[in-house]
Amino acid sequence: RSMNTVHSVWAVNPYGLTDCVYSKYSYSQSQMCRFLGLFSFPQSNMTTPALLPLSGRRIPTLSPGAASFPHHRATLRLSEKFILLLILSAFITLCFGAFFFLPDNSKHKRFDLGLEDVLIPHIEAPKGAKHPGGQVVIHGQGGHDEHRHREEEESLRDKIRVDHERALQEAKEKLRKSRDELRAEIQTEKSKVVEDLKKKKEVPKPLPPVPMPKVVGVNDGDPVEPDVKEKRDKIREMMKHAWDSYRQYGWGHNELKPLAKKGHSTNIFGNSQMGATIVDALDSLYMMGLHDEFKDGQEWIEQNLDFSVNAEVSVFEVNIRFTGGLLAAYYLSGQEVFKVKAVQLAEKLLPAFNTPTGIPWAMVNLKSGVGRNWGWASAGSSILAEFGTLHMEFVHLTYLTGNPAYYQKVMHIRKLLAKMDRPNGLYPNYLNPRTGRWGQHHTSVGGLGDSFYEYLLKAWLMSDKTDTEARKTYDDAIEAIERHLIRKSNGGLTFIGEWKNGHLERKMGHLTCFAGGMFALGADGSPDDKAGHYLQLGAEIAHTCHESYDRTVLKLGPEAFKFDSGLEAVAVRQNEKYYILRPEVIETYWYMWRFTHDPKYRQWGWEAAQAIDKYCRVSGGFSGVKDVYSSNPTYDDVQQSFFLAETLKYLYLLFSSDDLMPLESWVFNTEAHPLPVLHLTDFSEGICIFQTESD
Ligand code: DMJ
Repeated sequence: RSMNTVHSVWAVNPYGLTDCVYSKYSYSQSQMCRFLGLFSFPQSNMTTPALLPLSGRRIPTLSPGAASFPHHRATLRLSEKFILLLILSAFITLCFGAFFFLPDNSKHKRFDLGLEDVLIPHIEAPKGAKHPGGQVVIHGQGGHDEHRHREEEESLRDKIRVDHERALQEAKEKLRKSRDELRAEIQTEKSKVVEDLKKKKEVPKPLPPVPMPKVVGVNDGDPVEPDVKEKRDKIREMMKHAWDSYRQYGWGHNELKPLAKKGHSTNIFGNSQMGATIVDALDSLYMMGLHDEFKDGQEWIEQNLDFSVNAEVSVFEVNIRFTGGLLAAYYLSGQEVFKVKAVQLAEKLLPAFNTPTGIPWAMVNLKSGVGRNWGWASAGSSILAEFGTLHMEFVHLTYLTGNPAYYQKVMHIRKLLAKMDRPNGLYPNYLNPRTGRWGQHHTSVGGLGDSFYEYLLKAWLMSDKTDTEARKTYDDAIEAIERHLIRKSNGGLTFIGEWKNGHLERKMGHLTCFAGGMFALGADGSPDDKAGHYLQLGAEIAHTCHESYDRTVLKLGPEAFKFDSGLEAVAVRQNEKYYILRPEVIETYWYMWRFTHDPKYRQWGWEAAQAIDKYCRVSGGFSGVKDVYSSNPTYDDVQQSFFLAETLKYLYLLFSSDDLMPLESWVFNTEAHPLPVLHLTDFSEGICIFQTESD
């Protein structure tokens, strides 16, 4: 210390106590130390070298007190006493202050070294003595101290020796092990750490309370007309047959093989057994008033649905079926479990967005979070209809969790697409998530493209028409589609073809038939007063798709049909003649019915329902058929989960009155799972503000 008055050298004794060993001040060091009154060492000790315990460094011998007194005075002046008193009190304050401001653990460490014995009285019950009532004996003063310190020093050394020996022993054992054993050991430790980390991460975060949007018309819809009611009851009975069969033969599996009467799954769900049919069917069961079945499904979900499985699933399929299904079940029933599961799943899907561009991979492993794309998709591209069909569910996830990440991910996709050049104003089906460039220039309103357009329109509707950016993007896209892809056949049928590198293929898929409903749904709000035009376009597509059903033997539509060389609305290739219980045509009938109330849509829907019941029904459920042009069809032996989620739901809605799921309050996702309208404002990057009309 370079204070004007005191220049001293202090060393640390074995107990961490500061020894006064030298002072340039005019008093003798020993006198000074005595004066400070801190130490229990006899005065004679102060002249012996102080031993630093660790380094063993010697401190120079001190000169005797008298020799260092320049004036040989025996007493101190009052002012000197006063200064000394001041120094003393400052020193004591410093010592105590330092001690009390030390963090707790550092205090404890010091105590472990034995410092507590010196600085504060040691409290210890004497061996063998009992002190009832928590009575304690205080010691630390008197002549036993020195002896005890020595003992403690020795025991400390012993402890250090034992520790060293143990460490040495462990090191020797490690060296004796083979490389493989060591590697295995390291691996086990690593996995343990990873597991522990995961467990920590998996502690479910409580979800913030958010108002339940107003849910209307979830179980009304009884039609007045008895014949319509009869048809509706028939659809309900078909639903029960599909569900009961799955319940009996495929319970817990993703889908059902209705002929083999066992569980079934496809690669979109990886090797998981996540009860896709249960989740997909829940809201249909609820709307149809099949409450026991709904409860049964809920119980299975509560007890079995686990998304931490080592399965590589399709992000799109799992999102529309599981996230959408769970969210809809939550909004309809108010049961928290569905919300919790939807959020658990969403967290598992987020790693799919870890690509250089933020365009998600098509597939993600739910356990590892590793993503990749389908091998067949244009040089490792992601698919428009897949990464473009996440918006509705992800907006709801942000609403329910308060986590903006979901919203930001889908808005990022939208922004990225908005910046890209579009050949002829069209969106190609393929986009490379690494380079951010389009793959092959193929455009479709059917498979690979379809629900991208659907979700632009529905983003606008679901935001209570505040997301005008989505509406504008939809309008521009549809305008280009109309210009390049929609044509009238020689026989007067309007169809939507496929655009392949500047060439129009005059082929329409069953999947494309959903577009009739989309055009009708988007008619209101379309630019330049084209509402009538789009409703008309919807009607024309509905008509064409009905023709594709009507021109078959089974009265069920083929997977794809042509408008070429005199053939219209019929499949040509054998591998396009199948019907796999798809919903798109019936979906369009329902939207057209809601907007026009033209009875032909109910009539067409009934024709399809009867054909399904006649040709697809088997004792173990419903199956797809391989050839709709054959009077003796063979089955594909799959009861698709979307048959319960969509086909039967749209049929049921078609024969219900409009107060069941009114379209002003609900928007159906692409798997027919209804989500309530959320009034959304402020679309700045990463922000969305919800204003809901809650119950
Ligand atoms: C459903 O899973 C969805 O409708 C999806 O958008 C496309 N295809 C199937 C049903 O055909």
